[in-house]
Amino acid sequence: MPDHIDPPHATGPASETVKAHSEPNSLVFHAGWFCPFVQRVWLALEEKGIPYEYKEVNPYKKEAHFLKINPEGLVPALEHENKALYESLVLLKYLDDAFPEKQLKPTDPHEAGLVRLALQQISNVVVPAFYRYKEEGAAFVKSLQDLHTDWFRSGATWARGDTIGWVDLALAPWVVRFDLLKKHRDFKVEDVGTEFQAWAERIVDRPSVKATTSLPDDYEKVYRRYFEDTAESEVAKATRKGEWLK
Ligand SMILES: N[C@@H](CCC(=O)N[C@@H](CS)C(=O)NCC(=O)O)C(=O)O
Repeated sequence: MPDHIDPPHATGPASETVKAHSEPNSLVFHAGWFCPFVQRVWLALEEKGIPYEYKEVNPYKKEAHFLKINPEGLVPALEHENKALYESLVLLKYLDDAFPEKQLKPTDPHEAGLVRLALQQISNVVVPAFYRYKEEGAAFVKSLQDLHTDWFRSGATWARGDTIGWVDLALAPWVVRFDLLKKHRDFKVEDVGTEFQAWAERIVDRPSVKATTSLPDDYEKVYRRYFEDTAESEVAKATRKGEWLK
C-alpha cells in the first residue's frame, strides 16, 4: 500500500474550497482530496451549504489519532460536536438528519426506498465494475446502462427528478474520473447512451462538483501506477481488486 499521496493536497478549484474551509468548526470533515467516496460527502456539504472544517488525511498512513475517529482508517469521516462517524453513504444520511435544511433525500417514503435501491446498485455493481474496467470494460458500460434504465427518470434533469439528490451525488465522483478511463482505456461515455451522457455533462458542470474537483493531471498522477501497469505488481493486483484507489 502506498503511504504517500502525490500531490498531498487538493489542487485547482478544490484547493480554493479547502482554503475557504480551513477555520476550526464543530463539524470536521476528514478527507482525502483524491478519493471519490470523500467527494460524495464533500458534494453534500457544498450542496447543503453547511459550514465545516476540511482536514486532509492520508488514510494509507493509518495514524493513531485518525484510527480513533474511524477504526477502519478510511476517509471520509466526520466529527460533529466531538462525535465521529464514517462511510460515505452513512454520512450522506447523517448530514440530511443533522442539517435538515435543504434535504437531498426524498421526503416521500416510497421514493426514499427507491433511492436506497439505486444506491445499492451503485455500490454493489457500478463502483466495483469501474475498478475492473481493464478486465471487463463492457461490464462497466452495462452497469451504467442498467443503472440509467432502472433508476433515472426519463427526461428529468437529475437522476430522480428536477432537484439534485443522493443518486446524482453518489455517482458523480466516478463521472469526474471518466476521463481517466477515456484516456488510458477505451471508455466512451456515449456508449452508455445519449441521455446518460447529457446527465454526465450536467453533473460535472454543477458548481459543487467543480468546487470539489482537483486538476485532471493530479488525478492522473495518483492513478498513474494503476494505468501504467502491465506487470503483475502487488500494487496493481490490489488496485484491480479495488483495494488501493477506492
Ligand atoms: N466504503 C467506504 C470506502 C472509503 C474508502 O475506501 N476510502 C479509501 C480512499 S478512496 C481509503 O480510505 N483507503 C485507505 C485504505 O484502503 O487503507 C466509504 O464509502 O466511505
